[in-house]
Amino acid sequence: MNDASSGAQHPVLPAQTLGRMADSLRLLAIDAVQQANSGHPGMPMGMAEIAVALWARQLRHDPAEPAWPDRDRFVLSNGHGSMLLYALLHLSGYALPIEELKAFRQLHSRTPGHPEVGITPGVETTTGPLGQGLANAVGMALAERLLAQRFNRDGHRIVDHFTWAFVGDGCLMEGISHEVCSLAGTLGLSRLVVLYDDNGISIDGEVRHWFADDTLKRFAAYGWHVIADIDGHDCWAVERAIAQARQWGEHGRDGRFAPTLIQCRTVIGKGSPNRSGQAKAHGEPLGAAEIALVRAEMAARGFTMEPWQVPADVLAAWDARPRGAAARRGWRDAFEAYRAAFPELAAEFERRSAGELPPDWEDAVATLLDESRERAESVATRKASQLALNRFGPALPELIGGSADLTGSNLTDFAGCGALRAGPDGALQAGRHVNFGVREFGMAGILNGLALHGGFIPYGGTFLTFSDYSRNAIRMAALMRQRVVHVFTHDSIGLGEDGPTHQPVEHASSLRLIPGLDVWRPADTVESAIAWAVALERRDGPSALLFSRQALPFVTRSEGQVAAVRRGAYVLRDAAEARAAIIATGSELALALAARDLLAAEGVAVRIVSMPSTTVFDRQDVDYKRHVLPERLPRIAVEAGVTDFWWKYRCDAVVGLDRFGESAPAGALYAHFGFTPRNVADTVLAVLAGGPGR
Ligand SMILES: Cc1ncc(C[n+]2csc(CCOP(=O)(O)OP(=O)(O)O)c2C)c(N)n1
Ligand SMILES: [Mg+2]
Repeated sequence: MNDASSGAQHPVLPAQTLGRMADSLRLLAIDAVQQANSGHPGMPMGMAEIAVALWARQLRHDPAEPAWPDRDRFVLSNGHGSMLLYALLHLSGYALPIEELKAFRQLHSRTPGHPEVGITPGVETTTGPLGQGLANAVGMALAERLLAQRFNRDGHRIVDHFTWAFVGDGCLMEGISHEVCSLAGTLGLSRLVVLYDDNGISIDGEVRHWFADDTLKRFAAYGWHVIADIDGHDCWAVERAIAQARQWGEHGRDGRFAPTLIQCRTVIGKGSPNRSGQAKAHGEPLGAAEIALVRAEMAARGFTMEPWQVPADVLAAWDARPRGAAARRGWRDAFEAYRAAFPELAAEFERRSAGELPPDWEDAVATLLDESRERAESVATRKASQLALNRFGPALPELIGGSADLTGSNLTDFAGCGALRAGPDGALQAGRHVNFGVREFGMAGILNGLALHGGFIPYGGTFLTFSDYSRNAIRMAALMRQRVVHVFTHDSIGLGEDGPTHQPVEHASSLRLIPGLDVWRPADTVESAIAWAVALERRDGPSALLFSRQALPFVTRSEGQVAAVRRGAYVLRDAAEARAAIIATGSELALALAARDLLAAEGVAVRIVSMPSTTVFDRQDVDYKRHVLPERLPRIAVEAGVTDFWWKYRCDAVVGLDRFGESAPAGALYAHFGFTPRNVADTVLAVLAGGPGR
């Protein structure tokens, strides 16, 4: 049989060995925290046996090849327990030598304070902001099911892995856990297994005073399978629970496919005579005296280990390389058989896993641009975004996205995309549009998980004003350099009657402050098409695309100007004797052009700079920047949002909005707040007359 799941057998280890393995984790963690004089010993001590049960015996992974496509994914959502993960990686045989553990939390080490993907081999996602790792895990589990459905064939299960997440009380208190676990239950993501470190403690003390929910009933209500009341310090008990979850994940439980929560009752700081069971164990070094007591207790059990000196028998028991290599070889062989039977599918799987765009990608972009210029439509840029999706969706099978219950407003669906739905037997009914429900933050965290898993370019949609709900997950995508696209429509007071609750004012500027996030606010169909294309081509970070609710006029451009859109800003209209430059973005570009006409009639020539992406423009070379914005020209920026951001371009005046909007039709609001050609023209004239800077 060609099934990749026929991996190597797990070794059967005696209880005493398991205990020694757990104690080695404890000591590496507390010694590293002590050496750093910073970190969190309580969670690694409390989850040590759970970690042994999963990592030494169940997790399908290969330390020598941390990125092979069909590995199990492991997410440490309670990322403050980073030393647990580093100890696991070191002991399992990943390229994380003991020196790195000694350098825990130090500059340029591979053992940063919280786990960071891309820095440490074997770390699948960056965690620390509680709850988001769980959201990433949901995204990974969704990716696995979708890829399995797309690529697996009878007798060829080349996508067949589990996603395991450790979570603590903090993750489950966070609202995002509700958002994503509710969706995971609804979609029946049965290969997601969450191990809950139920220790009754968080930083402020005993959680019963602020977290008294019945977590098991809560998850049962989401439709999850729940395994209750496991002794988290009993390796065998945890392993039996894991094996049960795996069984249900693969075959269903009484025909029902669902994710599984395993409640592991643990003691924080287990093994520390004076700290265990207390909040004090959570986040401060134990101190030399207490560590000596921990060692003494272990010695009484027959386990001794000097700092950083893992006994040879324990190292040997931990070594996951032989088992990992066998599993990966098994998969490789299965994949070669698959390639022989389905060469095109195999090539497509490899392309998607590598994150490469298809060979005809550039044609798709060129065709869309030709169409856009030919049609010269004056439509809302949210509609322009959908036109782009109509072209790129069919061209990119890896594109998957949706909206947080605003599909008809965000226009995130495309022709023929189909809706993703839970299927009858644990399979998903393949569709490429995800109804994320009213869950902006959860959606953004899931998008990150889809991107991290590989094989997908995910996008999401909501109103720009609700980007605040998603914000920390957007920031995490930027920190992790993941290709995720956020469609944010209704991007200014131009949305009109819904009023100031829905009218973003500070959002464009504040998103631009996130390092590594590209923000686009295109002005018409052509700029929208290019913004989408650049976001999809970008391999090292997320993009936010800001689109209007209201229709915007088509703008004519030369070939050269079309090409220059990719540079973030370009000279759209010019005059030899221009006396000022008006910089505009998105819906205010048309306003700037109208002001230019007024000024021209009054004998004042101006240059118009369209700046759909400040973030991309900021990366251009100095020559180009000086070419677009020469020193000699006074600058006036126009954007229907806060002015603060624009002063960095050394503007002489900014036409903006430093207050919240109002409820009224868009046209009335634009007039009311001075977004009129006359006001923009007058501002230019005032600057030329040496007037005030606003
Ligand atoms: C979003 C977010 N808020 C706050 C914190 C700070 N913080 C880190 S750990 C923690 C308590 C977590 O409690 P629990 O998950 O039960 O961890 P344990 O103490 O049991 O290890 C808090 C509040 C954080 N990392 N992320
Ligand atoms: Mg806790």
